[in-house]
Amino acid sequence: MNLSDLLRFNPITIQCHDNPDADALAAAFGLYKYFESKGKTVRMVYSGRFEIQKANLSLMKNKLSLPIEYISPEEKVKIEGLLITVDCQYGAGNVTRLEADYVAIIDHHQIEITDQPLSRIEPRLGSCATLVWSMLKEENYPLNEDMMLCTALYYGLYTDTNQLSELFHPLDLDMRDSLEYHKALISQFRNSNLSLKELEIAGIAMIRYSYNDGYRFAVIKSKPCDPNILGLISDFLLQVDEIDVCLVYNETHDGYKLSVRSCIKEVNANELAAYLTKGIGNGGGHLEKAGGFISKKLYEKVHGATHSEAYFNTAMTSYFEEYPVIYARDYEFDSTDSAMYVHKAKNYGYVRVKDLPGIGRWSVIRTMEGELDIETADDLYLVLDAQGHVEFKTHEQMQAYYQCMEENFAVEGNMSEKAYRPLMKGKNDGNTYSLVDFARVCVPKKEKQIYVKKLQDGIKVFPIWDEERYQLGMPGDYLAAYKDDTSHIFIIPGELLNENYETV
Ligand SMILES: [Mn+2]
Repeated sequence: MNLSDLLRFNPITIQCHDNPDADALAAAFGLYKYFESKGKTVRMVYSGRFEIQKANLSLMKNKLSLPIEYISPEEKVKIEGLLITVDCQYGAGNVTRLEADYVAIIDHHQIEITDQPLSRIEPRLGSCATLVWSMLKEENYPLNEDMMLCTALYYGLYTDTNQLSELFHPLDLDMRDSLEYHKALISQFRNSNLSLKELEIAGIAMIRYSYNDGYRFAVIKSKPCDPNILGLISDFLLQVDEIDVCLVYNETHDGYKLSVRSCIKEVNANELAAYLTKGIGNGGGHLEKAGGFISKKLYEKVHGATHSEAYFNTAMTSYFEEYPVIYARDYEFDSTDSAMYVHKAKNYGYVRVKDLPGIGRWSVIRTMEGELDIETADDLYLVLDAQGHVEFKTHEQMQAYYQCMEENFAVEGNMSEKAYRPLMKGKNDGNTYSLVDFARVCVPKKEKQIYVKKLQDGIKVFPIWDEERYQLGMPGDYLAAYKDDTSHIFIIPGELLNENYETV
């Protein structure tokens, strides 16, 4: 569903969830502006038992002149024309049901409501503001001409991703980088975010931790509070000497919101968040900071009446137990029971980082899996596949394992349509490069034979060429090593084995 599909309706009412947060207000404001520019009669409303009270939200409402109206649940209103619920789903528990002629949904939470044909729900996005931003861009709406709207959208993302520390979807990052907003207003909102009540909640939460001294992790369940408090507590916990990894969560009306931190290279916070929420929600972020959400409905389906404390403590322990760590440098690869494979003759794209003009020494690479800070050594090469994954190689490895050509790596024919096109950004000059613009074709050498073994259990491999970042192997993935150099160990994801390799 696109915004232009909704232009056949008039009037249009946009409803935030009850107790609206900054993200709901921002997303609603974006829609309001769009429909207003199309000459519609628009309203922006919310309902529920409480009117907006939090200091930062009142400030946001006043400073950005949000035309939001409160509808008391006692008023039995009937909405004429179209009702769009934003940052929530019509019929779900966190939004008062208003009778309406037609209904549409624009949201980024787990899909709860499936019977509304007019809906756009994208659970992987960090904020509903991002979704509205991308829908406005699809319609070529002149976003950057409206600083107030941009400020609202930025603040929506800011508050929904723990001050931008837990965001991971590339669209969230793209929006963060492209919006022009009032910095002074954002800092004013930011400094009125918590109430004294919430300060107390944070304090109480911190004295009730559970701690695992074998794996050096802590788990805290907080009372219901602003989700930013979870990030605040977890950032604080990580500074404790005995704590390497932590999880802080609370219960919401429809599930659990969580914040994960790690300060050791053997645990990536984004992956742990994905592990804890797998099949029952969504999680991700950065190597050190991540967040996630678990849907109560799915949780109950899978874990029944298990208390959340028990679930999280057990799941944290299992994560450590299920993924032992190996360092390729001092690991003996045992080729017994392994099969022999070679690369298929397929096109990959390669970029010699030195060829990016003015990239500088420190840069950030952005892929579907998130963002990574890297030091751009002179002989660093990046190899891209059809799905937009990126692997790091040295000059020596490129020569040993690939045949490098001069031909450009054209997106068409080489990359799948849906793949996110990875970006690289210089930290000094701030320039952004789309890697495919600089990529040339390389083809893996067919004569290089590879031992391949199916993994029965999970494993983390620190490959010989990167001792800072591990590759994760899950049961069903493959552990592989080159025959001519068995210290060259790596993981092949289960679904890519037959796609990229063939037996000898
Ligand atoms: Mn939201």
